[in-house]
Amino acid sequence: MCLCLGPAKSGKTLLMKRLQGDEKIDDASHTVPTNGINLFTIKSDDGHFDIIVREIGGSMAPIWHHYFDRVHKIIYVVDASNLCQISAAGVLLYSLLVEPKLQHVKICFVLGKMDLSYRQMRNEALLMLHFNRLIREVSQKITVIEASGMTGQGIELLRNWIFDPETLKAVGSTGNAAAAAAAANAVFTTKK
Ligand SMILES: Nc1nc2c(ncn2[C@@H]2O[C@H](COP(=O)(O)OP(=O)(O)OP(=O)(O)O)[C@@H](O)[C@H]2O)c(=O)[nH]1
Ligand SMILES: [Mg+2]
Repeated sequence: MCLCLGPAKSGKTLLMKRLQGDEKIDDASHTVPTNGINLFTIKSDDGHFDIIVREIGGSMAPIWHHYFDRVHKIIYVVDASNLCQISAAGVLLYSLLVEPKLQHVKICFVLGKMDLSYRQMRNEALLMLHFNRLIREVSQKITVIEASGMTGQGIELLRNWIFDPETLKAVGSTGNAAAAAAAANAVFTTKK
């Protein structure tokens, strides 16, 4: 199963909508806070496979741990344009990294809202999280992607991370969606 987590208002819903291919996302687009769970169906590049990503609202952080069973991938979104929330985002991230059930997950750390941020802020955000040290010391494999749900920056990188070569290889060699789903540890995958 793939989860999308991160502090409230960090941009998870807009990013997932963009990844899902929702049309007409512009400055006038708005989202409502996720007071629960959103499910997003994400298509692979060639449109042959779907994976369902489960977004859990930032306001639900105290109970995220109820959803950690059978999780193999986490997209963790922070707002790179808001350094005031980076420390809080870091505390939440650390609480995931030490969680016994999540020792073998793959994590995609998304520096979100990059349309409002700039390189120096992005660097500051990583420094504040002691990111270089963090990735050396934790058991999880962490990939960093800069993205924006508003402009679509980084969306294809994120899609490629979700449908990583391991997943696609399993699909190609078996031609079997169920086996692929197991290999991809996706919540649900179907062949079109
Ligand atoms: N400029 C800009 N604004 C964004 C971006 N992503 C989200 N927003 C705005 O930020 C606000 C919060 O976005 P959401 O996607 O709802 O945030 P969330 O992380 O899902 O929040 P919760 O569901 O409450 O945890 C909304 O007003 C969005 O329009 C982005 O990439 N760029
Ligand atoms: Mg949301």
